Amino acid sequence: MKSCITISLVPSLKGGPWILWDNIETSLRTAAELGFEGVELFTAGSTLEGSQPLDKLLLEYNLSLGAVGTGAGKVLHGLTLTDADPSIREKALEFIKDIIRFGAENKAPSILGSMQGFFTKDMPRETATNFLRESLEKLGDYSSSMGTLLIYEPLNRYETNLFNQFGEACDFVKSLDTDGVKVLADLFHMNIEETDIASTIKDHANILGHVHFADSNRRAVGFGHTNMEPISQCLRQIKYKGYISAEAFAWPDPLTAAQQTINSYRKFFS
Ligand code: LER
Ligand code: MN
Repeated sequence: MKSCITISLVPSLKGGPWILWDNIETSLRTAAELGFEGVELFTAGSTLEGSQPLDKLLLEYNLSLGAVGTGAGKVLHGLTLTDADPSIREKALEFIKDIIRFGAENKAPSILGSMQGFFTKDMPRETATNFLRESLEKLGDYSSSMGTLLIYEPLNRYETNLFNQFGEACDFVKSLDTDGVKVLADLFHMNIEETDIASTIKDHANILGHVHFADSNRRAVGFGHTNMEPISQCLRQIKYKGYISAEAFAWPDPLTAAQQTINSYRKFFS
């Protein structure tokens, strides 16, 4: 397993569940100094303006890119893969492809979370799910062609109504033809939706692609009441080799949350 911390490069979303908020270079330096192995980026799009090339920076700080998020497509541009308007669905697909390309240049998968959207009265569940299926097939194959993966993320009931439970999302992804998609276990969403986080992860171990590491209240692990011991035992048992990536609030401040995260990572995973 590899320790990882989120960096948001979108200052207008301050208050969202990302730990480091400085510019890319300062955030990478902080991550490296604290001993993280990787970083997960939340960006406005597929370019990092005004910075040195990302590959150079990662090399300089001896960090890998754990994943890139696509959520800005929804929160900044209102794009989802299940919108009733076909031109919005198409734009959503292109936005995600750009991020997949950007991630692949640095050997990282991309995450599809909030851009999956919602079903509604005018967009019945079956239609929305079919749109999601078609998009995942395309984006999974596209990711494979770039030598990377797409990570599909089930979210809690307040953020989507498509797939809230990890097991349902895994069954859906296993039913796809593409083998370019894996599933993300976000411990905050799972704390809301699951009966037993560890056993559901264990049941679907072969399709687990990424972990978002947060406590019950979405603060850094140790600042809430999730029982992390069985989860860490399960991840060790299934020999999970991916990132344990802290996607949590910068509470009480980014540095304290980052330090708490690496302490918890060391306590539970090394
Ligand atoms: C949103 O709550 C979330 O967990 C993100 O990882 C999805 O984009
Ligand atoms: Mn997440």
